[in-house]
Amino acid sequence: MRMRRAWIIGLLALTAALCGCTKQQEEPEDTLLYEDEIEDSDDYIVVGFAQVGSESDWRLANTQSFRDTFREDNGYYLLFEDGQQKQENQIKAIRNFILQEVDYIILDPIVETGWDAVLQEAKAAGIPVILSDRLVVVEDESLYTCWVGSDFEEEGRIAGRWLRDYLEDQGRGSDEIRIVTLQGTLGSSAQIGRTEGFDEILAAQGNWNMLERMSGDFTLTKGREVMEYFLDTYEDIDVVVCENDNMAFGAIEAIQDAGKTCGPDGDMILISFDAAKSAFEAMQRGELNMDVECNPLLGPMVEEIIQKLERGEDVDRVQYVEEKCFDAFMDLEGILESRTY
Ligand code: GZL
Repeated sequence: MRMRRAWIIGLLALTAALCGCTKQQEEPEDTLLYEDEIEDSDDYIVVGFAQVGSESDWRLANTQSFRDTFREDNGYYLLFEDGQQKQENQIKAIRNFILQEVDYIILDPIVETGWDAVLQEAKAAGIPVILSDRLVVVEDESLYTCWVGSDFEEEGRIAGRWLRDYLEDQGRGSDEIRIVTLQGTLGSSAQIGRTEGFDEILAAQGNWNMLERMSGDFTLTKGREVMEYFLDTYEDIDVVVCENDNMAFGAIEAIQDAGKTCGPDGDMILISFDAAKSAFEAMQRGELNMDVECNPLLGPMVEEIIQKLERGEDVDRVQYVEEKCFDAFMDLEGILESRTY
């Protein structure tokens, strides 16, 4: 791809010289945006990253991981587009990357469906697509090279198993347990997997009653609104499952505004996903019972994949990141010292 790009730039320069126009006077229409930014784009691997948005602490850490990895002094030029949680923005970004003749496209798809056409365009342009974090469902599996992310269903099962064991320890193994769930963005891999994984454990607990699930779109603001609705609608909620930390922070605000409490000594058990630093602080304040980690530091794994592809080596189609779960009874101070997000 880089050779082809050099040829195009050379042809444009020759055309400009022949018609006596200087670069400044008649910049060719489809100048590659970055050709003025970097000395010689052929010395760099140009990567286009279509990110979901900036909706959560997890997302900010994930973006920083890519910015820290795909630096110019590391041999990369990163074109970064924040999709602002809209699929149409991500599709536009991918089309722009194709126009810019990037070497690789990294996509973190906000939802799993609706990508066939634009990924077909990337394939036709000969640009490999690497999925990071969330997955796509497409007719033609060859539309993306590989996916790096979390086993979301296992994350959901970890949460369900932890709750089952915790209630047993509390002597509530046979009590009726009334649960509400704040889901992530509907149709996103994280939401689908976490909901299905938790459901697998729920199905085996006849005394658990899932009152309602509603999406808080992974944001604090919507998480608070959904929790306010749950508190107005249901008496005696025993467990609140939040499919990410920022919705959990919104739920805590709503619970406390209603004069109730959550956490190990609270009126209700609060469970979350992501395990960002701010969630550890909520566990230290006694507001959150448990958090299932979802590692956002995917930049280095994606870079390793690109290096392999550059060497013409095969890469695994699916690559899971290492993850754990943490609860309020652990040495959170000690754990926090070693965490980077
Ligand atoms: C999970 C990621 C989710 C996080 C949320 O891999 O897609 O999106 O759990 C983020 O915090 O918004």
